[in-house]
Amino acid sequence: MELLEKLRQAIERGHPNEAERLACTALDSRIDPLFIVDDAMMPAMRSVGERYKNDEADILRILAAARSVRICFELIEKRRLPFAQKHIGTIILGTIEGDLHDVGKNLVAIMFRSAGFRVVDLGVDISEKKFLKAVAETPDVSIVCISSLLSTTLPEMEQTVKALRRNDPKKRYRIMVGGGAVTRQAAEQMGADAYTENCVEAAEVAKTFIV
Ligand code: B12
Repeated sequence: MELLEKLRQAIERGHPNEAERLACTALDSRIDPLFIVDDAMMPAMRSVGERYKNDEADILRILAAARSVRICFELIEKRRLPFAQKHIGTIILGTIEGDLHDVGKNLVAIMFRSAGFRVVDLGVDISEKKFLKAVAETPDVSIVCISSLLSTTLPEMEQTVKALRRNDPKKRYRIMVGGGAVTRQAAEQMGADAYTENCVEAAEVAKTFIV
């Protein structure tokens, strides 16, 4: 679809105003927000990520692309709000301590909300203590989700998963992990209940945890 291709390019080039305008037009044309995420926002960030890896994009360009994605999903969330129905479960979500990456986490949040969950988004750089405080303050929590893009933060993630486990002998909530630094094997070693490679699968797996 030409509109989504234009949106993908606007994000990739780091033009937030243009991205916002195109995302607005897409929503006005009643394009499913899931397509907007899947066919424009995610491919754009993947491509920016590749260029960054190959030293073909500078930090300012990456930040502008990340900002463009953020504006788009804020718009999607705002527009979907009036349609929100009774939620099917509550998810606590955050990026692990030491890590400031939030684009993937925010996409995961959109997918969860689209699937009917209430999401308590703690933000980035979230310590074990903050996760524990959040579960204590959220009696109806069904799933705790932790994101990590930096391999250096995997020890903190593991420690947090273990602390959350110890804190929950009656299995009130499940624990899911993800993000570029995490592998299925690492997730299993930590003792997480689930790992998924992308946000679409994350929402599908989360639904299976709700009885
Ligand atoms: C954008 C970006 C930044 C931006 C972040 C902006 C922001 N607000 O997020 C900025 C410029 C700030 C940045 C900084 C740094 N970055 Co950076 N960054 C990236 C980049 C290019 C893209 C990340 C991204 O947004 N991807 C797109 C999203 C959609 O993908 P995603 O996050 O993986 O999420 C998907 C899935 O993983 C999954 N998912 C995500 N979270 C979760 C959670 C759960 C529970 C589940 C189930 C699923 C799930 O769903 C998402 C959608 O499908 C990557 C390169 C790359 N190829 O990933 C490097 C990268 C992550 N960064 C890297 C590094 C090293 C850094 C810095 C240390 C650089 C530096 N020397 O300063 C700093 C760290 C700052 C900090 N303390 O966090 C490395 C990490 C290497 C590693 N394995 O440890 C990468 C891989 C680049 C590289 N190849 O070297 N970065």
